[in-house]
Parts: sequence; structure tokens; C-alpha cells
Amino acid sequence: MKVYEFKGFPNPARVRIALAEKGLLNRVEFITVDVPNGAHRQPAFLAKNPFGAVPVLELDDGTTIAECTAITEYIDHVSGEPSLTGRTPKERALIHMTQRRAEANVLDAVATYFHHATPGLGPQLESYQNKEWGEKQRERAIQGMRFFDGLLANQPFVAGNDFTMADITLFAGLAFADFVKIEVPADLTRLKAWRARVSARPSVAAA
Ligand SMILES: N[C@@H](CCC(=O)N[C@@H](CS)C(=O)NCC(=O)O)C(=O)O
Repeated sequence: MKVYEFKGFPNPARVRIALAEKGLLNRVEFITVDVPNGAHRQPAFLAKNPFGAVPVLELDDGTTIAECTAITEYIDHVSGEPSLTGRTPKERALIHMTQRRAEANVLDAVATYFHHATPGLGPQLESYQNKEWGEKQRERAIQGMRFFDGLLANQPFVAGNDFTMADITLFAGLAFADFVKIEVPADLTRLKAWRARVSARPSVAAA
């Protein structure tokens, strides 16, 4: 398997964490796509992901899989423990619901702030920016953080008792928030405690 990525970027980090959780890091060849210099918008990479984004997983038969959730589904079913996407219909539904909420309300909101209300990837790559929309998404990200802080009042991880793909997405969202200087509000103590617990996982340290 190959993973096309740019190390340190938030979405590639999601896949690295999932691979590490499953003990599969050594089965993957990582290939750097020079995103800051626009390599992801060149034909060679667009042939792998027409939407021009990393990460992309390439299987040995040449199949390419983009979108972290889809990649995580694949990884999760290549090897057994721990399950990141759930085993029962109910677990799977709750994990996917929570993952999507973390993605839309934290990670993607922060990304939109980055691309629209900051210099983002620079003038060559940020051909359209809407500062007002970006600022709005910053507010959305903070509301999202607040939502997850509330959720953690009753459970150790965001989708229940176990660490899952939903925690990975939220963690990547908060890391991106740090990078763009969106602070987690001081009163969100449960979210901060959850983050400290997740940071201590070897898979997260390795990413
Ligand atoms: N929904 C996608 C998001 C992928 C994504 O936005 N990746 C960023 C890097 S963290 C990227 O490639 N950005 C390129 C750009 O914005 O031009 C996923 O889950 O993989």
C-alpha cells in the first residue's frame, strides 16, 4: 500500500494515526506530495484524486481511495484490533455520526477559516478567498468544540467508551486549530482533558 500525503498536515495525520492504531505503519510506503508548491493540482496527482487533496491510499492493485473516512474504513478492515469504525450496526452508526459532526463542525470549519480568513496556502493556491465566510467558520469551530466538551461529560471518548475514528477527526481538528491560532476556550475543561488523554496514545505521538 502507498499513502500520498504531506506529513504534518491535518488530514494526512488522521490516516497516520489510524495506521498506527492498527499496527500497519510498516506496511505502507509514504509518498510526499508537495502540496505547498501545488503538486496536488498537477495532472499526475489529479489522476489519483480528481479533487486534488491528500491523503490518498493506493492499493497494490492500483485502486486509489481518497477521503480519510474511506481510507480509515479500509485500514480498519485490513487488520483486527482495535476497531476504529465499530463492529455492530449501532456502534458503526454512532461512530459515523460523531465523526461527521467533528469533521463538519471542527476540522472542516477550521480548514475553511484557514483558506479564507488567513493567507492559507499562499496567493498562488488561494485563488478565491471570502474573509467573512472564513470568520464565520471560525465561530462554527468554537461552537463545535463546545458541543464536544458537552458530549464528554458522560463518556471518555466522543463516540462512547472506545477510541474511534471520530476521536481521530476531532483531534486533527484541534491540532489544525492550534496551527491557525483558534484557541480552545478555557472553560472547555472536558475537551482539554480528553485531548491530553488522546495525545498520550502512542499512535498520536507517532503521527
Ligand atoms: N475531506 C478530505 C479532506 C482532504 C484535505 O482537505 N486535505 C488537505 C491537506 S490537510 C489538502 O490536500 N488541501 C489541498 C488544498 O486545499 O489545496 C479528506 O477527508 O481526506
